[in-house]
Amino acid sequence: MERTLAILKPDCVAAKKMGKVLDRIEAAGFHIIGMKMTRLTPEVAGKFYEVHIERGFYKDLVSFMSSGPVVVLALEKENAVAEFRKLIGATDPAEAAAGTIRRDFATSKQNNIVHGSDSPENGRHEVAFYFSRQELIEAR
Ligand code: 3AN
Repeated sequence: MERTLAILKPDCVAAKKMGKVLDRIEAAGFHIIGMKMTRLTPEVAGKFYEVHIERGFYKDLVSFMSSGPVVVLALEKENAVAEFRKLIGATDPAEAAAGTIRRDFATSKQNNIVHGSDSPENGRHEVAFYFSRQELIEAR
């Protein structure tokens, strides 16, 4: 079983789409092995998106991600990373395939509703970034 990290971003929580997005995630067969609602500080959001530090959108991204509560999810499934990225669609909702979460709920490249890890290695790292071992449930 592979792990991936998902974040229901501040736009998702503010628009009250948490239930709809969680429904899609569960219907697609992901096991939720960790879940918490929290508000990221700019420091934590900045560290999490550190790979993008040189990008023009970094500052706005950090301020958006720390602008309100988020829901952080640790997910397990076979091929979880690729399967989850297929479920959410492309970064830009205008380019995301029909039926994907971003196509249906996101409003812009930045405010794109949900985060998904981009490799199995990052999936493991990102889950460990937000969750201690005691906070994770064993999937069955
Ligand atoms: P993804 O989340 O699809 O893997 P990344 O990792 O390239 O996309 O980017 C991380 C986050 O940065 C995205 N989820 C989005 O919120 C934001 N982002 C990416 N590209 C842009 C952009 N061109 N303009 C504004 N925000 C962006």
